[in-house]
Amino acid sequence: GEAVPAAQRGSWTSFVKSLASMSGDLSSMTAPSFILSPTSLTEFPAYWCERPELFAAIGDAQTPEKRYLAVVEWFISTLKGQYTSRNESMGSEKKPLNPALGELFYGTWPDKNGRGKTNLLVEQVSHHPPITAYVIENASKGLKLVGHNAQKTSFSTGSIIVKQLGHAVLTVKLPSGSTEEYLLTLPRLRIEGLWYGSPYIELTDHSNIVGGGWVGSVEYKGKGYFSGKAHSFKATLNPQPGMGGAHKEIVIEGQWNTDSHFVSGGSGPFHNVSTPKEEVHAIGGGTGGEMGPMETRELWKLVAKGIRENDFDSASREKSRIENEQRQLRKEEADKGTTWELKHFKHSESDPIYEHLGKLAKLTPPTEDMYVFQENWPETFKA
Ligand code: 0T9
Repeated sequence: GEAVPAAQRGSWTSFVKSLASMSGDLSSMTAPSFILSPTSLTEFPAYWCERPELFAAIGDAQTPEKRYLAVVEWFISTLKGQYTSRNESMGSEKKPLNPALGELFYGTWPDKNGRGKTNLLVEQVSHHPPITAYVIENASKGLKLVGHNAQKTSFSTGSIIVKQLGHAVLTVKLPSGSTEEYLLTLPRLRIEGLWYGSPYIELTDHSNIVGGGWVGSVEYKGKGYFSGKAHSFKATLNPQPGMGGAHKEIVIEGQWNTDSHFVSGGSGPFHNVSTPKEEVHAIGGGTGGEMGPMETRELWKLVAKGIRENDFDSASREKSRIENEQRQLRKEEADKGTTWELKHFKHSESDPIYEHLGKLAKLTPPTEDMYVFQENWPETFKA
């Protein structure tokens, strides 16, 4: 492996070999130090809103078709950040920190140019398996995105295959007072480049965007498939049966990490992510603030410092300390017969919106669980 530091070649080779025998959950595997990221997975939901003006545009759209296309444009425009930004900032995909149960991340994107203020709240709702729940709200535009994320991993022909579990629901409050819902499902990932020590993500399979009278599917392909280029997609968008009227199918093609264009049902360019993105402003970042020791940057402060400064002894010592404290807490709860109480979400075995909209796209499974946001935005967001 080219990108592997000489001193870690052996451990990298045995790590990659061990992936083949592992199944299900990769998060707790110990990986060689050069591949560690100082960022916890609880920060990842911020990728949904790094172009806050595209999110806000959904609330400004004047017709159902324009609104649906605004949802699709915003969704496609998040993919570059979600799946290529670690390669850009750190040279390759890296192993994120595995969040502790109850870990929190709060952030905002300020109001600017009439787009309104957007708030982000994330809570780690399960440690084993890791599940992250989040809400992103732009109240002035009537927009609220609630979702949760988990992964099921396997290994195939040298790549890690990541099936994403979970989904997101975007609720749009219209000026008339009525609400619309959009169901978003997530792509499958292939983590490639492992043998070379420079992992990167390619998207495969498809995901769905259903709601507002429309049913859409986004197909993902890498190099050598329908366009020959990496990070390709093709979105096929149709009016919901019985709601079509004069509408015809819309097809959009391009690369999700750069730009795309209409192929039918419209003309000209569609999305373009060449403009700079805007990182979230972390609330209380690194100081805990009102979140106390469970704030992600506070919790992982010394681990992250060790990783950034190549002091892996102290990084791993601090990581073990956190893990032991967490184990101790779980043990105390078990002894007392109590369980950890979530702060912002309640688990529910089914999701009526997923069931209803999923039927239109013939999704399997026909229902999924969900984490219901308790609408308890802390004071700090109200300023
Ligand atoms: C939701 C995203 C997700 C989380 C990450 C698979 C992965 C954990 C989950 C799916 C976000 O919306 C989008 C982006 C990246 C995904 C991560 C990439 C990754 O490698 C990790 C897994 C758990 C590993 O760390 C594998 C081992 C590592 C050595 C390969 C770099």
